[in-house]
Amino acid sequence: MCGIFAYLNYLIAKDRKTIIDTLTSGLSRLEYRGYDSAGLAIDGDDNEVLIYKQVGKVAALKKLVSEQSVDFEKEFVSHCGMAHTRWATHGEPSPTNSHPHRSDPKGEFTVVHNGIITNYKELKTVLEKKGYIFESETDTEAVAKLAKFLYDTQKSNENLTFTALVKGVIKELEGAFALIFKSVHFPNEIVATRRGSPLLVGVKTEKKLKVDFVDVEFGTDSAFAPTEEKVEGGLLSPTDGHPKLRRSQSRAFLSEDGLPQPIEYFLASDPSAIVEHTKRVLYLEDDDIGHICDGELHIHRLRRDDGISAVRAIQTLEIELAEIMKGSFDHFMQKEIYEQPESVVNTMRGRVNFESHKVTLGGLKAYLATIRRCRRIVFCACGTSYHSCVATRAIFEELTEIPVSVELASDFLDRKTPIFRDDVCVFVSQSGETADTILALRYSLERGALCLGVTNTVGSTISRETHCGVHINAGPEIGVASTKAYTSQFIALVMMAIQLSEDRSSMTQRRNDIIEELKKLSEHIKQVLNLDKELYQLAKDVLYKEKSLLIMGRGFQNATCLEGALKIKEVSYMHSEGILAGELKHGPLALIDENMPVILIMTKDSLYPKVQSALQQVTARKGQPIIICNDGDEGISSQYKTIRVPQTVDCLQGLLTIIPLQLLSYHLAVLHGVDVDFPRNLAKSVTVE
Ligand code: UD2
Ligand code: GLU
Ligand code: MG
Repeated sequence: MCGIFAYLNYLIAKDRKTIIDTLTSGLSRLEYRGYDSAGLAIDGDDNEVLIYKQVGKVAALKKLVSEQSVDFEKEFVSHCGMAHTRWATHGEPSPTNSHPHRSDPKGEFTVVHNGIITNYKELKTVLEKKGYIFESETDTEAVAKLAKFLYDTQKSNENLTFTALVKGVIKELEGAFALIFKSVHFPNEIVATRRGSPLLVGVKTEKKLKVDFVDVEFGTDSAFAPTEEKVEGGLLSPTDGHPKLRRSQSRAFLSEDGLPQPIEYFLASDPSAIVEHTKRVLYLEDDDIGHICDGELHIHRLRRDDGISAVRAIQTLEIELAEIMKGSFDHFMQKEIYEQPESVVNTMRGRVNFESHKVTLGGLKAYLATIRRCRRIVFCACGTSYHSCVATRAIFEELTEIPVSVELASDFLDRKTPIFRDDVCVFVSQSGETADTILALRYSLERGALCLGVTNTVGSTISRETHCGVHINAGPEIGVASTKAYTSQFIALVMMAIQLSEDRSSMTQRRNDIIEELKKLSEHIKQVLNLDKELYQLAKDVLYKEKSLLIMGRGFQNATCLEGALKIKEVSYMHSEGILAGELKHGPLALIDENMPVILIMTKDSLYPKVQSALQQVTARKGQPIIICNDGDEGISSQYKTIRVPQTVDCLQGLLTIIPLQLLSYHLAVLHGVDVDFPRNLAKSVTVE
């Protein structure tokens, strides 16, 4: 989820200090992606690996490394080093849980990983039975151990290549990953592979490369059959200081005279860490296995018949460093809005089984019976997290038949809310450090309630102090205005409700319907993001000059109204209010005239007729609302501007209706010249009461 950086120099002498500096400055470039700890691996003096890991900033890792008693001046003609910034998903941030992970105390195989391996428990169990001793709580460590296990079973196979070995490893992996492998058995080689997480390779040479593409090599299906690239003679042993030539595919990396040339490779999660070294980059596709050996880059795939192009272009990055820092985005908020098709999948990864229609939240398993027996559930949170509770309360009650109340943490304490032993309290906070929420948690713990956390930060106070809970695994969120955390919290709470209700057979159909729609969610979000241009125009032409904006809806859309209005307030400094449409005639209707901007959320659910009547009430007062409605809803008169989102099951519709409002608030903020990621007077993690 965070950052990977690796550096390989071939036939270019570099001292250890330079190598370390290259690795740590690579990590610094990735810092903007957010992380909780960092680490790196380099060669020792004697066919061994040195691994350094530290919690906190890259600077702390740098300091740790500089304090080691190693020979920093030692030169390596060829060398490969790897580094990592981590956002914990499995095991809290700690030096041991930081990457790189190793296969054994000698570090025969070293691995850095971004993403989540969902079947690591099974792998771990098997490997433990075979005598492997795990040091960390991460999913990643199983990958390193598996590499050694496969290597040991194939030791006698002289033709075993690093690529073939990694093919064997990734065949066993489920989940999402970008992985880099290094091994004392394959010195100065790197294998890099990805599935779902980004990874690219930068190439730097003195002379121009001969061609600007690399052919993909397709292996046999048996990972351990001697693979083609290896059979042309003992390639691991260089002759005359120059390794023998390999397949024609990699001629790109030879100099004009056909000899291996000095070359450097930079591998990273995104171009920002590469562009200062070289602008020549090659993006790996999902399931590509990149192997750098003897200065050449080879791209392998397991099978030929998967319809993916058989060449990878070496492209020239045109963009300058500052432009790349946030990817192609101008602000973190925008980047995070656009990450939602992936972050929602990460929240569900390994938890929702779309075939068996089953949800398994590992963190709640042991407590399900207790939770089901409780008298009521109390959701407690602040700000956006509070809105995720409002958004899911109804489906929670419907599926579990347990009464749910939703509390603002600050008010909960002010009121000295009665809390009892048979209550279940759920504390929702992106950072897990929200002061008011923590105080409410401690208050509830004292009164003997079962306390659950829903947070994005492994190892945070709320995660530690609650009895159990769910990490939403949305990846780091840096923009002060929360966006992807909202959708992920929303999903986490829905998953919780589904799991709690699994013993209620009358709800089976409802659960299945929701799970089917969760499956389509990522695609649906992509469709909504396609409205961006239109939303920008709307912000610019219509809403920008306004002083105020009312957002109305009801039922499942009430939370969207509240959250949309909060987004607009916090980043564009424009007044905005979320109004429950049912309340209109009890006051807010007085605000409506031809000048008052209104957004009305009118999606196809059971309350549609009631929202229609709200629309009439507004129109009768000459209001001209912009309507957020479903694709294909023909019932809406063309006199209204509409924002159309795909239709989904009622209780998930709010995940799609919030996105146009996130985008609108973003554009309004930019148009108003607000520092979007750091709006005035607000902090990302509110650690004061
Ligand atoms: C967890 C573990 C993972 C592995 C996996 C097995 C972590 C972070 N995750 O992933 O290492 O063992 O299970 O399938 O180590 N929790 C709280 N409060 C919160 C959030 C979580 O107490 O606010 C607890 C939760 O009850 C569980 C642990 O923290 O015991 C991890 O929660 P999770 O949501 O990461 O669980 P899971 O199953 O995805
Ligand atoms: N799942 C891995 C871990 O928790 C990798 C996290 C990351 O992508 O940084 O260690
Ligand atoms: Mg806990």
